[in-house]
Order: sequence, then C-alpha cells, then structure tokens
Amino acid sequence: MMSRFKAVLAGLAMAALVLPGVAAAADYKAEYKLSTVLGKPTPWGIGGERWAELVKEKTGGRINVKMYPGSALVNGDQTKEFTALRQGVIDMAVGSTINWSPQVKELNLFALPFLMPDHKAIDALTKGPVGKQLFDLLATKDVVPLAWGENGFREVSNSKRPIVTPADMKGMKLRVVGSPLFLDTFTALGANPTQMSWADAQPALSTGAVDGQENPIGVFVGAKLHSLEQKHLTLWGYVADPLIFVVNQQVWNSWSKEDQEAVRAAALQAAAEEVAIARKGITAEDDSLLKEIEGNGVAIVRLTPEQQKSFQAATRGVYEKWTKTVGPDLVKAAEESIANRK
Ligand code: X2X
Repeated sequence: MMSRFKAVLAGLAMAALVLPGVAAAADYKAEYKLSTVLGKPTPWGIGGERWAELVKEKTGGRINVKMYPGSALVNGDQTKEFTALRQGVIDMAVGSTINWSPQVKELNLFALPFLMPDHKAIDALTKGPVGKQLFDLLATKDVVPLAWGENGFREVSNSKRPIVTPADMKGMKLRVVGSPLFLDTFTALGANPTQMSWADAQPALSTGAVDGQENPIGVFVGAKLHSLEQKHLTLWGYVADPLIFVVNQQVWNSWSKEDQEAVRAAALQAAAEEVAIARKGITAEDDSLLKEIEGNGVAIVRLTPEQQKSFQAATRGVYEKWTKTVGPDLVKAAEESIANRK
C-alpha cells in the first residue's frame, strides 16, 4: 500500500516538474516566420539567416525560425511589413527603419539628409540614448525590439552620367523607397523620384523605366546592379538605414523566459556580426568591395567634403521640414549624440 502511495506521489511530483515545460513546448509553433526585404548574399539576408540559425542552436531546437526574404510575407510590399508584424501575420523581422517609418514616424530620423557623417555617428545613435528611446517607443507598438543591425549608407547610382553636383540629377528618373521623405529629398535635388518596392525596382532598372536608384554598397553588389544598367555610382553618404531585429509581442510572450533570453542573445550576436559584414570592403582601409564594383565596369565618384556640401545645402529644407515630423527633441538628442561621438 505504502509503496504504491509513494509511487503515485513521486509520479505527481515528476509530472509537476515536467508539465510546465511540456505545456510551453506544446504552445510553440512548428515554424516562426521571419521577414526580411533582402536575402543572401546581402549582409541583411546573411544577418537574418544567422539569427535563425543561432536561435535554433541556443534554444536546443525548441524555436524553429524560417526566413522569408523578398518581403514575401507581405507580397513584396515592404512598407506593410510593420503592420503585418503588429497583427501577427509576421512573427519576427529584421526590418529597415525606412520601411517602418510610414507607421513609426520617429524612424524617419535616420533618413534626414546628411544627419550621420560616418559609421561612428550611426553607432552614437543606435548604441546611445536615441536608440534606447526608439526601442522604448517600439515596445509600445506590439513588438519586442532586440538589436540594431545595418543596411548601410545609401549611395546613388544611375545609367546616365556621373553625379558630382545636384545639377547632374536634374530630371533624372530615380526609384526611391516608399517613404514620403525620400520623395521630398530627391525633388529638392531636382531629380524626378518615383516610389516603388524593391521587388518592382529591379525590373524597372533593367528595362530603363527608371534611370537610377539609391541603396547601400552591399545591396549594389548583392543584387548585381551593374548588370541592371547602373554604370555610375556616387559615394555621397547622405543617409544610412539601420535594421532592427524584432519579435511580435504575443509570440514573445508565448515563450519561456529561458527561450526569450536565448532569442535575445541570438539577435545581439547576429546583429553585431551583420553590422561588421555591412561595413566590410567600403572603408578607406579596406575598399575591396568598391574595387569589385569598378572591376564590373562601374565608374565610382567619391565626393569631396566640398562637393558634398552642395547636396547638403539643397536638402536642408527637407531636413527642417521632417524634423517637425520626427520630433524636434529627438532630432536634437541625435545631433548631440553625433557631435559627442567617440
Ligand atoms: O528597398 C530598398 O531600397 C531597400 C532594400 O534598401 C530597403 O528595404 C530599404
């Protein structure tokens, strides 16, 4: 009698120990959908896949993430990504601040022309009080932001001629991302900007429906833009877009504390690796990627600080107009962080 009673007790104790884990695992989805705009071999795509891989490793396979590049989860319409994420249509994302800025106006900060002069300036924002403020804000919008990655400085390319002064852009048909600030910037420069998704941009470049575009060097190389008539590339560093690693809030809440911390650690590691990749080969010390582009027959214009100033002057009004939308206090905090960067 006694031993049976003990055995039942022991069984109950075992069940109590084991069941919460079992229940949690049973609640987990078989697959979590991770959205990105770009896939491999761009740094963005590498970063997304690395996050998925590290999540699997660090959760012992409990969380299985599959990356869907090409904004496939929103039928290619990248400016709908943030809404889909909030609604739970997308579980996770490595998203660009540009694509989310139609819904989160403060994220337009990074698209203010000539706000960030160099990589240290980007770090001063993302690793400082501004980055924290933006994460706190995102946390009120049904997502859990975990880490900052990087798409990078957006350099302008075209099929027509070298761009050295704003006058060279006059009437040029340029594809821009679907965020209104970009229309303002390129209109101010005298170009003829047209908004379209990245999915539509590539055929438009190939057929000559548009003359040019702007994207980071890693995208230029990864998407082989030299083969889409892009024979001129100007390094003007006018804007850089960070990437944000996020999880939908409900999905996050469905995970155990241990798994949440594993996903966070995976995001931080994947993001740090991704930023390093995004910056590789495009600096004064190592310009191997620029050499590769030139090797493909593309003429690169490197603006002098003096030449850069004329583009800055032409877009100053856009900076001021959009400061009101972003929030003057946030812009001021960003300018201070950049001025004090190490
Ligand atoms: O569409 C673009 O230009 C891209 C790929 O850079 C973004 O998603 C912001």
